[in-house]
Amino acid sequence: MQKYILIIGACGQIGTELTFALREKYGKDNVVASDIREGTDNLMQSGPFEILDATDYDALEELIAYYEISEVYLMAAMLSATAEKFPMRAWNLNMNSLFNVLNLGKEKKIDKIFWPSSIAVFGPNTPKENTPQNTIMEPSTVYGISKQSGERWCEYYFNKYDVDVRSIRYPGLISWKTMPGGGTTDYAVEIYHKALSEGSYACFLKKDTALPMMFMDDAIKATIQLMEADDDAVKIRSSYNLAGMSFTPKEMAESVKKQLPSFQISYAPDFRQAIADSWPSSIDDVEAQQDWNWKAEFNLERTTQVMLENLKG
Ligand code: AKB
Repeated sequence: MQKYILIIGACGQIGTELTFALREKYGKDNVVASDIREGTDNLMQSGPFEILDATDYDALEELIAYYEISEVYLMAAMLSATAEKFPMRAWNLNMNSLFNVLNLGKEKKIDKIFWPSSIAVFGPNTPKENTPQNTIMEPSTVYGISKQSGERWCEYYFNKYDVDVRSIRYPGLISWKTMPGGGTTDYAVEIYHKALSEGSYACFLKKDTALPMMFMDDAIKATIQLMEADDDAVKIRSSYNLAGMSFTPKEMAESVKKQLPSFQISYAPDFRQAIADSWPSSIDDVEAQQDWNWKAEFNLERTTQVMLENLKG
């Protein structure tokens, strides 16, 4: 049977690439993109698009009925750095949008949901290296608290109402098609843009702050793999740890320098340093490997090569 997919937050960093990938796989007219505002020309011309406020339940319900949607990818969220500035707005967006799709799942108006969690669910008391799936989770950021609560609710709706919801704790994501916005890991994308446009970059994190990261192609592959996994293979209904690579700003700068020898980096840590300090530096994703055969392909060298090649144009 033909399935129709809705992506909410399709114009963001993950949403854009997910929309292209799902349209390629399932056909452009079977994947409806939506966001609070229009996206790039490429995205807008690639298939059906609707303006949608993810916190508006009635509008969402109407759209789902109109397009006979069975699967929803909820990618709209306020990320860590912006959420610290607007705590209540972040909480409202991140939680109400999630409740909207979970409740549509409970009402059996949709069959399957993808919802992104984050390494931000961990906090300063979590073991930092190779952070396991199940460990101390005391997030100290607004964004982390919303993701941690979201994970609890996902698991609750699965257990209590049989809602097929699947989730990944994304690390920082590196991509060239769309800029990230409002995150603490955004430096790992900005650095490439500035290296090419100005030959230098002032990093807002300290040089030795290691964080878990992933190239976008790996993140998209993982997302689709998890959504296509058999029901009984998906044993974790809160959210899966997912690892790609782990590096510091200094190591990233060195990898840029290999391709652009005159590149210069300086460090001017701001409020985002405290957020980064509360997160793990590397992740253990053995459950994703075992349950649905996850394996990352991109390391830092390959990421730098692909990023610079594509951004050079
Ligand atoms: C952020 O930095 O807020 C995000 C994340 C790690 O979830 N990229």
